[in-house]
Amino acid sequence: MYRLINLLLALALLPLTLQANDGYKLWLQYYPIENAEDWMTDVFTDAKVNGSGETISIIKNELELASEGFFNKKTSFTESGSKLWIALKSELPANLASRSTEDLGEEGYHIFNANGQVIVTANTQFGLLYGTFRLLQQIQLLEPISEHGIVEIPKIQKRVLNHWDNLNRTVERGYSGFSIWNWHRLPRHIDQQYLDYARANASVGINGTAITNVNANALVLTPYYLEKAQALANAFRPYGIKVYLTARFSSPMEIGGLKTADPLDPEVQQWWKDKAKEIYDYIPDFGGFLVKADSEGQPGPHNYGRTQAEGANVLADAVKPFGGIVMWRAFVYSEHTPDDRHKQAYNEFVPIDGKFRDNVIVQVKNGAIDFQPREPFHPLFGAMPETPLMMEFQITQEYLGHDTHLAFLAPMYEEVLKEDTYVNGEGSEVAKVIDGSLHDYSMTAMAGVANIGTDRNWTGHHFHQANWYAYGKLAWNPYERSERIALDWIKLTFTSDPDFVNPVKEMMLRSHEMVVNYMTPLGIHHIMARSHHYGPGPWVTGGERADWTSTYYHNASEKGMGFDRTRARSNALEQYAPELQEKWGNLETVPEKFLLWFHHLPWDHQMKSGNILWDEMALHYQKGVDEARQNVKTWKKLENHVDRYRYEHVLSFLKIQAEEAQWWRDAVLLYFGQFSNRPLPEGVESPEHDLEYYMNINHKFVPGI
Ligand code: GCV
Repeated sequence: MYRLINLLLALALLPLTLQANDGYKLWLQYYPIENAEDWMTDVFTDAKVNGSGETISIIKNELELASEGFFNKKTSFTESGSKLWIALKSELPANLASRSTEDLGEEGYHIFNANGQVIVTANTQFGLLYGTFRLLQQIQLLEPISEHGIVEIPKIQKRVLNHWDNLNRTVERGYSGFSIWNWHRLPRHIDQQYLDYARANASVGINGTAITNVNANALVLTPYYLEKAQALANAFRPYGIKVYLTARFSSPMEIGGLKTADPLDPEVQQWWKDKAKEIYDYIPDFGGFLVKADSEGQPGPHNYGRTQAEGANVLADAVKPFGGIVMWRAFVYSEHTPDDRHKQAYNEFVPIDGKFRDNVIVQVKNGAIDFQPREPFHPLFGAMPETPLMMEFQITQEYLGHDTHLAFLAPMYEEVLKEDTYVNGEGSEVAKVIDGSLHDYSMTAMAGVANIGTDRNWTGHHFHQANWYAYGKLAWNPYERSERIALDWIKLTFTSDPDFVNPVKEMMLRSHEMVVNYMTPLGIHHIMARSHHYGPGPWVTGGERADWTSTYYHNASEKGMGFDRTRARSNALEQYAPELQEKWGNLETVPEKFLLWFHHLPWDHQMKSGNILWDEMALHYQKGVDEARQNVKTWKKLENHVDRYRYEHVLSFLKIQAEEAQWWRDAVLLYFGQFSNRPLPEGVESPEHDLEYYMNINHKFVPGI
């Protein structure tokens, strides 16, 4: 009977849900559940949450939201909690506490079933919050809780979003509107969106946020802005989220009135100490500093002939008494260094391994160039056993078509995390560097450059919410599988109907490879348009920096194309373990996905398929276009499974993507065709226009610069 009522209810709500859903609720839709098992409804009928305070209120509120969404019923909080009991381990009676044998640490949780009573337990309220989100996810996914239950302990300590948000609310490489931080209205107005942001992060285990751009403005460290940052920190704290700020290295001069920012100058050291104390007076649990130094015009220790360690340590000493850390970026390279850009960070950081204070962690991008659609892992991973290294992934799609191109990034993240560095023999995967197990790091962290903005659905493309979600899941557990992440996200965000879930999952899982195919297959890289990186630009050459051009990377001529990183030229390969030098340096064994990353090859180079390089390349571009077109068709067939608003929005973006995939294919093949001097192989469509046409496309005011 109960089920029947639910079914009728769900049917009654159906037209409503199919009509308007702007996506604001992300993966926390809590849509009506049919076919719920009894325990799933029961937990809301007799629930008890121990304790008090803001985090506990958030937990209770979440239960209420879910109960109303799933079953259109209020949650009954009772004294007994005979169906659901959420309590710290220390509050449970011995017979229940003893069921939870693992050390859950500060953030882990255990959910189990004790004779019909669901228990969510943890050592802290934040653990309880994570456990509650998981319980609700389990219910929406219609998945059981076994007797032993679910034990989850994060494998990475600091799981941080990096916002490249400027104080004027523009977002560098942001494609989803403006910054959600309304600095002008802060600190007096706390927008509901800040709380919704914190809630969404907590629901996937993100516990830190660096709220300002790494291309930093020193003003954020002045009282005027610290008061505003404090207001955000206060809003985020109950959700277990710490605030970090980006520190401009020249701040002692710009806002402190000193004549130098030399890290070895005692006055500079004192300035940072005083500044740290001031920040902690505003934000007692301030996470620490994130720093981009000596890169792309940012000031840094190089200005004073100092090392990156000397630079990082002055900030580290300042925050150390308060428990703060410094995330010091390894994205250091210079147009004045006459070496392959690929090699520069490694050359700079490996000699100073072990020279950093113990509260510094070096933040390394997944690859050595710059968030390309595909890169081999950064050679620093595995090369600094004495210095904790953290991963920096880019969630926003600077080089992946911006917000209109569907690219589910979990497979890309997973690919990098699974790569074997071989530094301690076979099985030394990047994930083991990041989770600290390979080198016994004392601190572990992961950063994701956020794709969030003021767009109503947060991320521009509805499907790019999945990248925020996936980042959180992989930061919690870098061994999580993309397929699992995709499945859960689709079901939480849309529906569990297999007729929708299966084709969408396939579409998502193939999407990154599809984008690689129509943008940069076979190891081609950095051939996007100049500066804004929107659309193809293989012809980009000249200008202020060679390492910001395309020709620097593809080296195309009548003889062939590719970047020779073998011993014959830059020898970047030497920075990897001997096993990889051997494998990637050898044309027989290098994976073709990295071919032109490491080798310069003639157009008639024989590929494994039997095709010559030129033909193979052209076929990859065509494949990408075909898939992008197919996605439009696939989505159209799903019209009846998704609400009108999201259906139309996604459809429109998929159409743009299909058109732009073609733009990429035509422009790139026409450009390289000048050198290959060969016809397009059978199966590859002829370009619509000539090369000049594509070279003259000039998009104005592309967002994100
Ligand atoms: C924040 C790339 C981007 C820059 C970005 C930089 C970085 O070069 O194009 O916008 O600056 O990476 O990661 O610091």
